[in-house]
Amino acid sequence: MDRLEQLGYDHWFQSHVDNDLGAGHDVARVISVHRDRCAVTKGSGPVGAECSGNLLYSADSPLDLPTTGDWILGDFFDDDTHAIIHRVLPRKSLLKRKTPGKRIDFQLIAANIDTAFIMQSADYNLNPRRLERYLAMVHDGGITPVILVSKCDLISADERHRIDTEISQVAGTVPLISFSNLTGEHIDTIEGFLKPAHTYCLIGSSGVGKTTLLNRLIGSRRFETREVSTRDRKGKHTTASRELVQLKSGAVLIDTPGMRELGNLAIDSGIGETFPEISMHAQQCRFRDCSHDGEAGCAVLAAVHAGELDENRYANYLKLRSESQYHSLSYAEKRKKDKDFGKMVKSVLKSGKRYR
Ligand SMILES: Nc1nc2c(ncn2[C@@H]2O[C@H](COP(=O)(O)OP(=O)(O)OP(=O)(O)O)[C@@H](O)[C@H]2O)c(=O)[nH]1
Ligand SMILES: [Mg+2]
Ligand SMILES: [Zn+2]
Repeated sequence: MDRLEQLGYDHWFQSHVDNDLGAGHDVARVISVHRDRCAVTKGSGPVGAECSGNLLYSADSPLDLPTTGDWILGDFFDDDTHAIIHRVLPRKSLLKRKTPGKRIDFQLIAANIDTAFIMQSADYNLNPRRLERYLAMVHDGGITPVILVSKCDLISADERHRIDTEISQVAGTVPLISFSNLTGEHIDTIEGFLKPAHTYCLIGSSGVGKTTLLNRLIGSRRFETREVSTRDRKGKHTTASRELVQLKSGAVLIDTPGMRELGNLAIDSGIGETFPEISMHAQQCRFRDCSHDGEAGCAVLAAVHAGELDENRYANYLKLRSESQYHSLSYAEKRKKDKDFGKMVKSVLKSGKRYR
């Protein structure tokens, strides 16, 4: 394997370079992004990089700009100490979340992730409803989820059994590992999931122990962690940005800052995968576009009434779905507005060029 392949580069990405007019540039992977400055790597150390003016101007939305984990085409200068990014290669998967109150209200978390470790801590942070949201977001991004429950050293065996049962109901077939960064219990089970040249990310609320786990896997305290303040029981967002690191085993890991709020999800396909038992019954509904909330011939409702489908799961399904529908609607409108605005800016820029 060459250095890029060790970082996860493969034929799929390669095919998009061959077909591309921009071939002739170097390929590299984005390690981190700080506003408009990035760090990228070709497999040997980080290189500071910026987007080309053309890339910035032609971007209609944050989707078109590099995020951590992206593969890019760029030009490297001065013995690879500095680079200009010309293109972001198509993504195999993308993790994004809605951020309320911004003009374009979503944020890219990371790209080209194979497996996402969704982490909750066994003490105060455990929340099956929130877990469902994370699962939907991960499924929607085309990523395989694994659920981690941290800080198991803080709870009794009984409590742990209760938690495992509760979370298993939400997890379904998704692997679930309860572990402790403190005692090291089941860290080896987590390591068992890590494959060379595969990309993993750690997501979950602030303070659950994502960076502590990363440091454990690296085998040193390379990244900063911090006590969770006991008064408000909320972490203080110790990790400020996303950063891609490669472990000795060859696995690529992206740590992310804790998300205080998953907030409003822009998800659709992910919901079905998060509630597979509902999707299964839905295939028997009389109408293909059945809304499962009172229509004639609805197999989902019939299953709820017959006691074959858990009522709470059904209620959560409806709740998550209506939330998603509402927000994707307003998102679509906002996106359209942003597009029109982008077009206007572009045409103004173009006309400026023409008359210069
Ligand atoms: N008891 C116990 N404490 C842990 C465990 N894992 C992490 N901690 C502690 O939890 C606190 C927060 O850990 P971090 O690793 O900084 O949490 P984080 O998820 O990276 O938080 P953000 O970077 O803010 O998103 C630290 O004080 C850790 O020592 C664990 O398994 N058991
Ligand atoms: Mg952290
Ligand atoms: Zn139905």
